[in-house]
Amino acid sequence: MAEMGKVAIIMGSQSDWPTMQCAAKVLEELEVPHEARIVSAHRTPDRMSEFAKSAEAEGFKVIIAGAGGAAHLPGMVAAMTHLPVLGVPVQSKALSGMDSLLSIVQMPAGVPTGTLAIGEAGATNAGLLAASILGTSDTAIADRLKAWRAARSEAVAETPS
Ligand code: RP5
Repeated sequence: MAEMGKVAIIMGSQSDWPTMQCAAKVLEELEVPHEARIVSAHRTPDRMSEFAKSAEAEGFKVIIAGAGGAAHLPGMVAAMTHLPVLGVPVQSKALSGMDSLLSIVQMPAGVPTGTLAIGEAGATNAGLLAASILGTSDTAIADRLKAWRAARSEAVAETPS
């Protein structure tokens, strides 16, 4: 059997992990193989370049990239791989993540970089979106994602308590 596609969760700093672990959590719930790494565009540019260029050969199918402030990481990685890159703007202290969002979202035409919401919601949704992408060619993942979504729907009460 062919090895299942993996999701890479990369982030610019250890300080991004509390946010980005929301992506890891949902991927664990969906039993989607994933790996998390710290890859900084400005502190470890060589590591970033090596990661982006070898990600496909390593078996990754989707990359989730989170960064805060001047958040170059998702766009720079997208420039060096053909894999889908889902950017998560991490909430910054100075500007509450508006800087992160605008650094990621407004890519010039030609180098698509998906952009999720600021913070934990964005990281969770990046995990779900990665599973959804993998689910187009993996029915087991698609079935688990459908069940996960159905459980969330069922958990919504009809009346407030
Ligand atoms: C970015 O700078 C990281 O993605 C992080 O969100 C932000 C702050 O990093 P630290 O100073 O906490 O390491 O590169």
